[in-house]
Amino acid sequence: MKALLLVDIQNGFCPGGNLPVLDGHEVVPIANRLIESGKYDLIVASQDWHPAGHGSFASSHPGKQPFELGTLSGKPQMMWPDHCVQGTTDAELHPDLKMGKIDLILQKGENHSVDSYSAFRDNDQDALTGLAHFLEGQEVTDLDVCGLATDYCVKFSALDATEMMPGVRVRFIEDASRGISPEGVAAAIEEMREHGIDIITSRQVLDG
Ligand code: VGL
Ligand code: ZN
Repeated sequence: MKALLLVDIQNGFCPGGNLPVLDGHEVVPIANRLIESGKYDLIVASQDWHPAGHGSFASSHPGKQPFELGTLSGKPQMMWPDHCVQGTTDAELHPDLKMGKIDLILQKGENHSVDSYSAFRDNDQDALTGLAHFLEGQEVTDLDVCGLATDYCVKFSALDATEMMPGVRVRFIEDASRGISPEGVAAAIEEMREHGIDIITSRQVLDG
């Protein structure tokens, strides 16, 4: 079984959102081509889904500004602008994303006191979302990962996929992803490559 994981393609990470990724919306038509390609047996979308006042928000920490390093539950934590608050437009998947063929929408980041970049488990590597068991239950052999943001949720999801589902071939679709910082994206791609993740383009999927 071949699966596609679309990470956090939400209003909040697109221009006009609360934590916009440069040109984040450009992944939407590419994701749609992948969704409609017929190349995948299973398509999962993750959704960053924070309660108001989440501990990753700078606004929850007096004196902290967004994009400063702070702490959360005693561990280093990037302070983010308030984003993807449950039930708000910011948290909705991008309205142009073709939802009809998405088999599962998986929400994450609901625990106030720990962030969850990965779609598989929280940043403490403690609470599981159930995605690994779900994919294993579906006998997934190949997982392609893309979306927003390359240097955070996409990278952590792809790395967890290799660690938690040994034997599954994991690929990162570069042109179907955008990141928060150029240096972060370069480092993330290198790290994924070092962990055996193939870096591919959507063209390779569509022509494959
Ligand atoms: C993300 C920062 C905070 C992401 C989510 O989806 O990459 N980044 N929350
Ligand atoms: Zn978040």
